[in-house]
Amino acid sequence: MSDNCIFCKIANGQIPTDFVYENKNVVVFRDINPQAPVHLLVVPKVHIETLNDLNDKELSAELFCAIKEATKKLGINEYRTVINTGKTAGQEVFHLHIHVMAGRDFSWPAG
Ligand code: DGP
Repeated sequence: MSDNCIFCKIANGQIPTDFVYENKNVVVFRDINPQAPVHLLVVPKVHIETLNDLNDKELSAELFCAIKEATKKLGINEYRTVINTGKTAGQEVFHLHIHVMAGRDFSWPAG
């Protein structure tokens, strides 16, 4: 837990948040600034700054499983996943999270 980290506070219940999905190590909640009709954030409870700092293989697998659980729960089977890693990639919150977006068409290549 990192004192000034908003996602630590959400993931550990200090800021009341509706979770789409939760297990022992991962939470999934809706992005405050949605870029699609459905925009979820898949977040480990433990503070990990970026994907570069993720060294736990079990937790890595749990994050992927949480994507599946949350999308299944919402009845979604087409979606885009994004992990912004570092400032130049667009990362603003330095607590690892996977964006899961659905409900509209997405273009590729991404800008
Ligand atoms: P990124 O740029 O990849 O670090 O994405 C951070 C996302 O986090 C951004 O889409 C907005 C979202 N966000 C920031 N603060 C909060 C918050 O307090 N609550 C929720 N639900 N989402 C937040």
